[in-house]
Amino acid sequence: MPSNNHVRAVGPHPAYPTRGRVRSVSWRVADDDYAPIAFTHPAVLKNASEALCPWADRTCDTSFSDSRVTIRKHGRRVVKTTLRQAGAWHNDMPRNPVGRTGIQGRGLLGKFGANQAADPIVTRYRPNSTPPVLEMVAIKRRDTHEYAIPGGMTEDNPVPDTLRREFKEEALAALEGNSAMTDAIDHAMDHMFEGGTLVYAGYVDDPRNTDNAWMETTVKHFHIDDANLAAALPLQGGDDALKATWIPISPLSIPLYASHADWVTIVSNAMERRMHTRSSMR
Ligand code: RP5
Repeated sequence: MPSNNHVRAVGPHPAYPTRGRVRSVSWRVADDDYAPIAFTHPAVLKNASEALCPWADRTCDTSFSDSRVTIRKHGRRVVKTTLRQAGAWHNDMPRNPVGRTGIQGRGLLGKFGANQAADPIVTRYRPNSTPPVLEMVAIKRRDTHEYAIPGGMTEDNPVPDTLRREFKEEALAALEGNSAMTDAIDHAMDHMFEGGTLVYAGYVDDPRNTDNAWMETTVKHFHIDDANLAAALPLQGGDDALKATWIPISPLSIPLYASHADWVTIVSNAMERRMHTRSSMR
C-alpha cells in the first residue's frame, strides 16, 4: 500500500505510461514479482544527447553516489547528505528514498537521483474580508491542469535566486517586456524575498517520480502585509502555467499538485496561530 507521502509517485501522469504494479512501496519488503516499466521521456533523452547539456544527465555516473545531494529540513536549517549516506544508492544507481514507483529510468526528470526545486508560498489576507481569508498566489499547471505553488527547478542555482526567479517567471509573466512596471515590481520583490520562513525541505510526492529520479524541494513562506503591494502584483501565468491567481487557503478547499497542500496547510496553521497571538496581546 502507498504511504501518505508516496501517493502521487505511484499514480498517473499525462505523459507517462501506466506504472508497474506496486504491491509494497517499501524496499525493505521483498517483492519478487515487482516489474517496473522502463521509461525515460524522449525530451530527456534528446536533451541528454545534445552537445550543450543544460539540464539532463548524459549517463548515470557512479560518482553521483558521493557527489549528488539529498536534502531535508532539520529545525530551521536545510541539511544536505549524499545519496550514499542517505541510503538512496543501490546497485550502482540512485534509488528512490521513499520506495517503489512502478517506473525505472528518469521519466520526465533530467537528473538521476534528486532533482532540486524551490517553492515560494506568497500569502496575503484578502482585502475587506471578515472573517479574514488567507490567500496565496497559485498557478494552474499546463501539464496536469492542477493548481500549484509557482515553484521550479533550481538548475544548480541558489535557492533564494530560484524562489524569486520562478515566482516572476511563473506568476508575473505580465512583467516581461514592460520595463516601467518591471522596475517598480522588482524593487518590491527584492523587499518581499528578503528573509521568508523555511517551511519544508525534502522529498516531494511528485507524479513524475521514478525509482531512479525524484523531486526534492525547499519551500519558503513570504507574507505580504502591505495590501496595496499585494493588489499591485500583476498576476499572469508564464510558459508552464495556464494562469496565475490568488486562491483561498484558510481553509484550503482546492486540490493542489504533488505534496503542495501539505506545506500550504503548515503555512495556514502558522498564520492562524500568529493571528491568535496578536489578538490576545491587544
Ligand atoms: C514540484 O515540481 C516542486 O514542488 C515544484 O513546484 C515543481 C518543479 O517542477 P516544474 O514546475 O519546474 O516542472 O515537485
